[in-house]
Amino acid sequence: MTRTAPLDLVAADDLFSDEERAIRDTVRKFCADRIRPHLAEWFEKGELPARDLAREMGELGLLGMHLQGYGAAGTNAVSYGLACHELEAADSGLRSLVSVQGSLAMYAIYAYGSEEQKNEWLPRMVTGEAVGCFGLTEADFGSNPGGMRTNAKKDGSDWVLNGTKMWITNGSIADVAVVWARTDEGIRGFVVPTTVKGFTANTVPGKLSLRASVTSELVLEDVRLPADAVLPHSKGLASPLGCLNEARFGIVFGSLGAARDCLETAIAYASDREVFDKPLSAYQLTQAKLAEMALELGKGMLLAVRIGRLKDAGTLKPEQVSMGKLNNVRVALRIAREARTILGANGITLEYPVMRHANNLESVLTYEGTSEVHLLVIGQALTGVGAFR
Ligand code: TGC
Ligand code: FAD
Repeated sequence: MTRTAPLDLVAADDLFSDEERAIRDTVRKFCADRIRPHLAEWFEKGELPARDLAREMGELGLLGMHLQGYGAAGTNAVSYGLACHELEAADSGLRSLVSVQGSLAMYAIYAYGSEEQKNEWLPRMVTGEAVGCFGLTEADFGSNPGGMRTNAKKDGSDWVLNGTKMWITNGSIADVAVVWARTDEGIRGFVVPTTVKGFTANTVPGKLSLRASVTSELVLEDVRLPADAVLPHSKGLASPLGCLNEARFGIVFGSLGAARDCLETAIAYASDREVFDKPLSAYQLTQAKLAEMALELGKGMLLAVRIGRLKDAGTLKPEQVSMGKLNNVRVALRIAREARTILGANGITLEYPVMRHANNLESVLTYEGTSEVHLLVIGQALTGVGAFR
């Protein structure tokens, strides 16, 4: 009996242009050749050759790929989404590296920076020569970044920054940190070269999730910066939240890449594995699991494509990004856990990717706005009433 292509029952492929498919296939090949052979080792050791990979991904045009100018590839949003999908099919940590570089650090400079700041940093960040990080969260202020304690005070024409940021992706390997701090004029963004006196980054130890990703604490002790270190067009919490819309968009597509990899693995495993004298795939209970997974993956892809087309049309609203992030990460995590059951004991090892994906997706569920935050964003859009506090 012929098997229907399990990963695209909704024929989402037909919704992409030739160029979008070509970009997707290029990233898929890069992951197959360069990333996948090493992932289990990187995850086990908790190490990622992030700077080398940034250079290689820069050469491929993946860093800040949907931005215009400064050497960026200038693709549409859907192409960026498909690149995230392929990277996260390998590992969420790879997608994180690209998200933080392009959608958070570069986007902050691109959207709120001066022409001088853009010219200084963006071309080097496009190539991966310079790596960026984005410091918004603090240990006591994750979902509620508006409560941040990190502050920037004027001293003559200089700025002096003090505070500690926590859970910052790429923090210990970054050349530049975009740091959000409280000022007399409200929250503003600062471009902080990581070699500046008073700046230190400490890698967070003991993670059980996103082990193939660098996560750090940033400490700023009397960091003195020139007047032009502030992002001149940043104004209030809306500025960092504007960057989050970009990174959350990548996760809408990305998380389903991890889910696809889990479904693919579960189908292959169930076809080979014999239990009670016949293949696991021939049991109704297994088929029900696989069918539910394919159904949710397909629906999630349709949602992602719709959100991508709205973004390319310039009409995408934050609550629509929240719907996509909430649904697709939730679905991906369920698929990863269900795939793990199909693999039995083998599912808990690094020989297969499913538990690695499931563990990674726990972080993805939390960062870039927890599920609860996204439910509240949607609730606010429906009712007009904010229920965050
Ligand atoms: P609130 O009073 O609602 O809003 C403050 C100002 O911001 C505006 N705004 C937005 N602007 C652009 N995009 C959005 N999505 C926006 N949401 C709100 C709003 O209009 C207002 O503007 P203005 O001009 O009136 O001042 O703010 P709030 O303090 O009540 O908080 C709202 C809440 C909870 C939704 C928000 O703070 C939130 O999203 N919390 C979650 C924080 C979060 O997602 N952090 C992520 C950190 S970065 C990260 O995790 C990277 S992970 C690595 C990777 O991506 O791989
Ligand atoms: P909390 O805000 O303390 O939330 C704890 C629980 O309370 C959650 O379930 C939450 O949904 C719930 N909760 C919070 N508020 C409400 C409410 N109003 N109503 C009901 N429930 C609520 N941040 C950065 O700035 N830059 C980065 O590069 C970055 N990278 C990260 C990488 C990793 C691996 C991880 C795990 C996190 C990263 N983060 C980063 C931080 C991330 O954005 C925060 O962890 C996230 O926003 C949640 O904050 P928190 O962990 O403090 O949880």
